[in-house]
Order: sequence, then C-alpha cells, then structure tokens
Amino acid sequence: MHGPVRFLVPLRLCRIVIVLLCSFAASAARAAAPAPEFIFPAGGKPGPTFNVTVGGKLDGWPVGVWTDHAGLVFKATTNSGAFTVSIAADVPPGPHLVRFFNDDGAAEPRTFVVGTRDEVLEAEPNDDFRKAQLVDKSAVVVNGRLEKAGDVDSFAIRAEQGKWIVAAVDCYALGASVDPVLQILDERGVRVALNHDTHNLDALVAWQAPHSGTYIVQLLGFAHPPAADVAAKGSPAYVYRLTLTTGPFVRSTFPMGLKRGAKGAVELVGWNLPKAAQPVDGTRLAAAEQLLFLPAAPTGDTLWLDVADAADVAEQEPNDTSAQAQPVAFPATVNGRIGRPGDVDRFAFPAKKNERFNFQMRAVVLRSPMAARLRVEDTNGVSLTEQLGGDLSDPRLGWNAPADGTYVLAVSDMYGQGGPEWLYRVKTAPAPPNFTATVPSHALTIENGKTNEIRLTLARNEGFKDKLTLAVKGLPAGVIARIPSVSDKDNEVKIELVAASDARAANVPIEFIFSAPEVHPPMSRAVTYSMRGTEPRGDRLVNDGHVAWLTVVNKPAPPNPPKKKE
Ligand SMILES: [Ca+2]
Ligand SMILES: [Ca+2]
Ligand SMILES: [Ca+2]
Repeated sequence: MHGPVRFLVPLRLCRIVIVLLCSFAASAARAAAPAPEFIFPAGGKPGPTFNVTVGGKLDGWPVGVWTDHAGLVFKATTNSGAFTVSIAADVPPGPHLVRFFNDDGAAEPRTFVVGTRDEVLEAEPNDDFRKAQLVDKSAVVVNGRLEKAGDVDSFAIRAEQGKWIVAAVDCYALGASVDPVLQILDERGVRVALNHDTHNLDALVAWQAPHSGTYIVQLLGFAHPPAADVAAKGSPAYVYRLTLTTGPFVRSTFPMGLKRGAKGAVELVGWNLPKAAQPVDGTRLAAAEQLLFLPAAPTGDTLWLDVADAADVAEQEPNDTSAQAQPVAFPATVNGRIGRPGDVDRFAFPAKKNERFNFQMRAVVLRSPMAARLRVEDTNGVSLTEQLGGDLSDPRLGWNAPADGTYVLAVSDMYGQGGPEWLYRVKTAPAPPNFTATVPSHALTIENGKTNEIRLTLARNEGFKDKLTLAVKGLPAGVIARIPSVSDKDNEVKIELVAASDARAANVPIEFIFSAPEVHPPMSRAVTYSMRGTEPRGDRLVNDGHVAWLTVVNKPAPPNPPKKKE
C-alpha cells in the first residue's frame, strides 16, 4: 500500500510566507500572491510556440509573468494555469528565471531552461522496460514527471557499437524535492550502469554500447529529504528534464579554468567528443570569478570555467607516492584528475618557516563528482594536517609551515573513487578584494502611505576596504528609497521604502546595487537572495536570484468618520 500523494513544495512556500510576515509586518494580512508548484515542461527550445502548464495556486487569473529575458515570453490563455510560451532565437541557452505575480504579490522565481537539443514529452505508460518510450533521435531532452508513487520512466534509444549512451537529468536542480536515479539496461533487461548523484542529487549515467542495438534508460526517484519509506511518493511537481544522447555531451573541461588575463586551450571532457583542444580567452575578465564557455565544437553544451590569479600547473602522472611527488612552487593553481579509483596526486613544494598556505579545493563547485581530501605531508608521507570535503562541498586547508623545508600536498577522493571526470583545481592565490550582499526575501509588498524597512547583509571579502554606495533600481512612481550612507564597518544596511499616500498599484522588478566607485575599474554588484531551498544537497541550476520584486498595493483611504452631533 502506498500513502497519499504528498506535496513537499508547500513547506518551502510556507517558509517564504513566514519570511515575508517577519520582514514586512505591515503587509502581513495579504497572502494571496501566486504559489506555483511546478512548470511543465520546465524548458524548451527556441522556435515555434508551445504549451506550458503551471501547477499550484494562481489566484487572480490571468496572473502576470516576468522573465529574465525579453525574448522569453509566457502568455496566459483563458484556462487557469495554461500558458503558451515562445522563445526567440536570441535568448541564450541555459537556465532562466520566470516569476508569477498578481495584485497581492509575487512568487519566488522558478527555473525554466532554454535548451539546444530537440525536445519531446514523456508518454506514459512507460514503467515496464518492455514498454519503454522509443526515442528515435540521437539527442533529445525528454520533459517528464515522476508523478506517481514508485514511478519508473523507461526510454529506448538506439546506439551503434562503440558509441556512448549518455543520460543526464535535471530534477532536483529545477527545484523539485526528489532524489532521482538513472540506470541503463541492455536488451535483455539486465542493468549495466547505475548512478545516484553527481555534484548534486541529480544523476548522470554513461555507458559504451558493446554492439549496435536498442538499449533502455530508466529514471526513478527517491524521497528527499529521505523518509522512512525511501521510494518517492510521486508528485505532479516532480518535473524533470532528461537529456538522452548517443552524440556529443560535454560534462567538463581539463583544465576546468584558466588564469585571469590569459588565453589558453582546454580539452573537452565527456562522451562522443572531438579530441581537438578548444580555445579559451580570459583576457577581458575583471573581478568575475567565472567565465561562460561555449565550446567551438558544436556540442550544444555551455559551461562555467573557473578563473584564478596564479599560473596554472597540470599534474603529471605518475605522482602517487612521496618519492614521485611532482615539484611545484606556490602560488599556483594545480589542475589534476583522480583518474582511477585509489589514485593519489602528490605535489612537492618548498616552504619557509611560518609561511602561510591557504589551499582551496575547487571540484564540486565546478560540477566534478569528486569528494575531495586535501592533506599536507612531510616528505616521508607522514600526515601533518588534512581537511575533507563536506556533504557535496569542497574542503579548504589553511596551514603554517613549521620549519624551512620541502612539504607534500596530497590530493585524493575521500571514498577512494575515481575516473575520467574526477577533475579538480587547487587554488592558493586569494581572489582580488571584492564584496557580496544579500537580501532575506525575493519580494516585497508595500501599501500606499506606508513605509517598509529592508535589511541588506553586506560581506567584504579578501580585505576589501573601499567606499561603497547603494542604489535601488526600478522603483515605480510614488515610491522612494531612504538610503543611508554606507560606513566602512557596516555589515548590515537598513533602507526604507516609502510609498506616498497616493502611490498607485504597481508590480515591478527592482534591484539593490552596491557600487565601489573609487575602485579601478569601478565595481558594482546586485544584492542576491538564495533559491537553494531549505535542505540543499548541492547546486540548483540557479542558486541565487538578483532581481527582486516590489508590489505596491493601493488601498483606498477609509471614508471620513461621520461627525458626532453636539
Ligand atoms: Ca512518469
Ligand atoms: Ca591524477
Ligand atoms: Ca596520481
């Protein structure tokens, strides 16, 4: 027997409502903003208009829709929850944000992916591998759902001998509270490959066809957070996008980044890929930490590359033992690969007494499956200090050399796993001074004639000391911001939004922007809010939003009380 269908999403929405109530008590009585639970399909390809269903409460139909690009357009139909969507050719591929709003407020944005491969819809029944849905192209994105208890979705794909079948799912990463699993079955129904997690709860499986034939890819889900009954209950909100291909699929690059200001080349890491190195150009990067990379080869994938401020060093095997440790002088960025289970990479470096080293592992954050261990040893292999990665997070290791001499940095996977995609970078140079700022809520509601206080949290990183100014962009007529000057020591900045008594109803995107006008080149950064959910297990496709929202509610003034007779 299965329990009733349970929705995990409202929990998160409750949290948002609570945040809104705490932060903006003045508008606590209003709570009928849209509460979407899913968008299905959760993406599409530029071209003809297609139909999209949005589940959850959408009071005040037709609700308004904001997207982060003018070429991505949601049009409400006459049926509640039903939209037509068009994607113009100039919308960049990758995740985008869509926000639903009505006169009472706005929902947290949801992620909607603009794809590069052909798109198909899942067709049930497909639970039995013998009734698998046939995918008759070499590369598609299947838009489906794990909608019922114990749902298994099966897809049949043809592969020529020697081609890799690659299946990669985004489900958790789209905001669903589910832990998906992928497996590949051969023609007899025997499981030949299985994967649970990647850099987050979502799965990716790749398997090389030993002979030409039709193989089965199956997707199933487990509850997240794990319940006593670990099989997922199923929900219409468990929407996924499953990339299925026997063609090129880029998972990563080697190295996974480059030096700021340098030009270089990276090798594509994944399956069915060209061997030729792909040029990369970091010459125009300012303080940005990452570089969006579109391989010159036509793969359909885009990646973020890591940017560092020290020279790159590539590992050279064999380097497993203390005696084989590869010489390196820090500061440098070490690029390596735990290429097989049990691989250890050792790097020998000189140090002076009391010299400080800050080793920063960059693996999970760059979507590597590696769970890293960083260790400093003496030249005899005796461990002096070590740090392990946490639950889907990368370790950092700070260490002071006890005496002049040679020491060894040892890198490995804490579970002894390894493979071609177990890539890493170890950085030693700090990032340039910079700052970040956050706002506790994605949206604000204000009534005419009222004032709301907003607290922004400010972090100055890597010794940032310059003067900061703050501006609010996008305020509608009748609403002003009272912004204090930002002192050098503030780590919280309180601003007030003031709506005039005659401020009209409005729904607008707004941004809080901190600027450092005296830095060269000048820096500005929008304040962000978290979209990671309550129990994050790795990255979502979009972790943080920076376009907040303001709803102005116009309440007519109460009529004048009748005058009392004397
Ligand atoms: Ca299904
Ligand atoms: Ca290695
Ligand atoms: Ca090694």
